[in-house]
Amino acid sequence: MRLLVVFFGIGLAADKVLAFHTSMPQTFEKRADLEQSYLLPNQSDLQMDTTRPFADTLRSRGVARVDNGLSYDTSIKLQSLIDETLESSIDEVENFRAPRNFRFANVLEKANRWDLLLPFDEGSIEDRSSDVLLQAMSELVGNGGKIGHILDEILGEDAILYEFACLISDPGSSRQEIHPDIVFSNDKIPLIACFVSLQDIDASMGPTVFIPDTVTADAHERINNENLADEMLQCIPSCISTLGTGDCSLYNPMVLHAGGGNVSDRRRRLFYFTFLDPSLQDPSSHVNPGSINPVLKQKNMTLKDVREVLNTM
Ligand SMILES: O=C(O)CCC(=O)C(=O)O
Repeated sequence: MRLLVVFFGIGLAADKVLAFHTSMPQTFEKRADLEQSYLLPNQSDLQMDTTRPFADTLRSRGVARVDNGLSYDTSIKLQSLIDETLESSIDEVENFRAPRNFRFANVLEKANRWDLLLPFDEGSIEDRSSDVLLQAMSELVGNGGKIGHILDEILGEDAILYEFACLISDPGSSRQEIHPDIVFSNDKIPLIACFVSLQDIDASMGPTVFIPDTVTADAHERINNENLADEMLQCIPSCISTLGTGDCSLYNPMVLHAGGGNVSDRRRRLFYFTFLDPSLQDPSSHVNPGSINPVLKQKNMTLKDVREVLNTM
């Protein structure tokens, strides 16, 4: 998921950071936990704003919640497909039957956490995996889908499928440091990512933390400088993405966010896709290819192409 991020302070051990904060009552081994301690007093659940179009919320705040994007039935079918695909993908990679970058993308805080690449429209009509994924995409971006019209309004039907994957964080996965997925640019919204929850997510499962209103040069400068970041994080409001099954959080990948640590005994799965503004240069590089299977990437599918495939279902 993380595409291109520059952390100037990443090499600093958290105890060194704490040396600047001797008045702090607690010590944290990891910077991510220190960050969360700063955020906690001003943290609330991410809410759906029904007073204005979702596209407006996304444009102005960098993140928007959309409930019931995916039906309960399809979410549960997709949940079991994800679990099976994770197992088979680990097996394929461990036994050298598939290259790692064809099954997984890089993810921050890798222990008990995976960014699993998914197929789209591969295989036959009888192929269950294609079937469930197509059904999910149809509900989300097909006719009458709750997400499709937001993508149309901001990026248009020529938007390019940039990522197609599932984030899985198991019990014991650690909190990530707050980050954007791409560096700040003054352009229009370059990409829109849509996380779809495949189970209920409560606060103990490490929901995504979003910091709205941080699609700014100032917020990016601060997050890349630990002293400035500390100041910002101690007073800025943030939201945790506690979602019900099938609920979605859409975000501009420039907004600051992070996956939480999962201290529950349940797996957290976020199926997601990202579309790119077709008028912008593809931000991927060899080092940061985006979370998409290279075979699917080569197809260079637009939102319109995706819908054409869905129409053949
Ligand atoms: O797991 C999540 O909720 C978000 C993960 C994320 O932001 C990342 O891997 O870059």
